[in-house]
Amino acid sequence: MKRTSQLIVMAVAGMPAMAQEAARPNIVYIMTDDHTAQMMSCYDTRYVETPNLDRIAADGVRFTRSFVANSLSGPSRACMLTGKHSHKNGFTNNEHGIFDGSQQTMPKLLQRAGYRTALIGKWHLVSTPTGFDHWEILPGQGDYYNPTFIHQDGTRAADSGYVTRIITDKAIEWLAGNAPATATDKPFALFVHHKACHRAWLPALDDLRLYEDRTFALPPTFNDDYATRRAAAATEMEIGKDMDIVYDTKMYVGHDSTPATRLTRSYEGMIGRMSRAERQRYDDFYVPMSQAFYERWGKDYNFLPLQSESSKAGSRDAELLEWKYQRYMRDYAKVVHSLDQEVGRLLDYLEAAGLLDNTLVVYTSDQGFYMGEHGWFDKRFMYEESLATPLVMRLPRGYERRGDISEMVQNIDYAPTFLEMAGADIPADIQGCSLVPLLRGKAATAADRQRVSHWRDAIYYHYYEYPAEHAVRRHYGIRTDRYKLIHFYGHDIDAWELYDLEADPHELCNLYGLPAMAGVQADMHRRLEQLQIQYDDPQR
Ligand code: SGN
Ligand code: CA
Repeated sequence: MKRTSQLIVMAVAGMPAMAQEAARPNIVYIMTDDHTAQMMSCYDTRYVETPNLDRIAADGVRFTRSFVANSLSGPSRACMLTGKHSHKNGFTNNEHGIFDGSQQTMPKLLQRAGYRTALIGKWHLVSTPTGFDHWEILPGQGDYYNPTFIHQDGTRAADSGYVTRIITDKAIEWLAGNAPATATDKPFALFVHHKACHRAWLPALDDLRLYEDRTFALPPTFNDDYATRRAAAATEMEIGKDMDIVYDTKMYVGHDSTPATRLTRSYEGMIGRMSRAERQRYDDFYVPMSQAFYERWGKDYNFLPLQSESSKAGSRDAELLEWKYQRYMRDYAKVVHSLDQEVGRLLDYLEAAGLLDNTLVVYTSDQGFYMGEHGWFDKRFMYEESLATPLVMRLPRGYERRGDISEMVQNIDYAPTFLEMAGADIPADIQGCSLVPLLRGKAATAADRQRVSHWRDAIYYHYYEYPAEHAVRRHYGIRTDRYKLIHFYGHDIDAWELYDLEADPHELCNLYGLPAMAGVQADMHRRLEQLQIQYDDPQR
């Protein structure tokens, strides 16, 4: 806290009022990992409180139908950077992809337009970042405790502390040295990419005891039986059978007493990064709970996953399943709490430095996530929870729109939006649509209104990572206002699904092939093909 206050004083003191005059807005793009709208109180009040994130929406806009193009980290980041679908930017999946950093990207175009650019946090695109004047990234997924960062000169060093706080410190430090101080200084675009709240949801030590008195209501689809949906039935992302007792729910009683599975070893690696004192605080919280867990469930339960069939039926398994769900929700909620606080600290800094009025602040995630819906954790599917991603913005001067925006938007839209705001040309090969006409409010021109009246009426999605962890089959599809058509393909599957989102918002009833749906189905096929032609996806 002390360090930030010093930085604020330094920045404000050295900043003449002229700094406010810069015509082009600055951009602060905050992207978290796996933070889903269900766990953000301006979208959903059932589970957590996120007052700072809500503040962005309250002072600005909240997109109510915001989606990704491919619900996975690396691909989602590549879509954001290029404004193009995965088949065009080349980064289709985490497992085999290396982002081609020589291609056109939005940060490079911003640089060319006279912006100072910086990236701090999770990158996950394997190749070295390009288009950033400054960058400091986590290797791969990064760590929660005392995380290592890769620096621009190629060196690696661990910072002390909790990752969400450290990323925020680094962002503030960069702003203190690089934000425009005079009207002629360059505007900036700062990309703050958090590791939180990715699996395995390790909380800040100060937050360990938060949410422990909370019993979260089970979502209505928690006991989904996946009838009519083959791909859903075949996955490995069930809280019951696939969530690991040690790695995910942290029931660890020490190296000698815990079987050395691959996930236990990974868990030991993650918590092994803490200092002795930090580890003591961590163990003080989790070890007594772990001991009680094994006393309650017995050694024979051990560390084995629940069996999926019995997990839905037997009372012992049902109790254990619900216990896992509560642990998952509580730890995730703690990790979101620090995210909320740190975003608040960054907003406070921008305000104190006089930057807030001329800065576009974007808060989003690389995709949504399942918080027990369909019995799941993780993402990847084109079903609503993971197709959607939170998107709220605090708008710079001159953009008057406030409240909810219900047009369908996608993460390929961010690149053209930032370019248009920066006054740069939007290259013709960018596939997203600039959101600017949706943001002007009272200042909207006739041309803006024309663009809004022709807004897209469907989005396209394509997920590629299979065979892989969680076993979600490859699929592509279209979502319109009311319907969704998905094709699962390749390897061991060739299955279509059709949903009426109005009648069946939880997507439990696959209507594909029903005679009553023949007309809708044919229309959706036609529109899907049109989108595949429009976006030039060779897979069709
Ligand atoms: C890791 C996680 C997965 C997760 C992927 C992708 N396993 O592999 O659960 O689906 O990341 O996530 S873990 O055992 O390493 O935690 S993504 O957000 O980076 O795409
Ligand atoms: Ca992610």
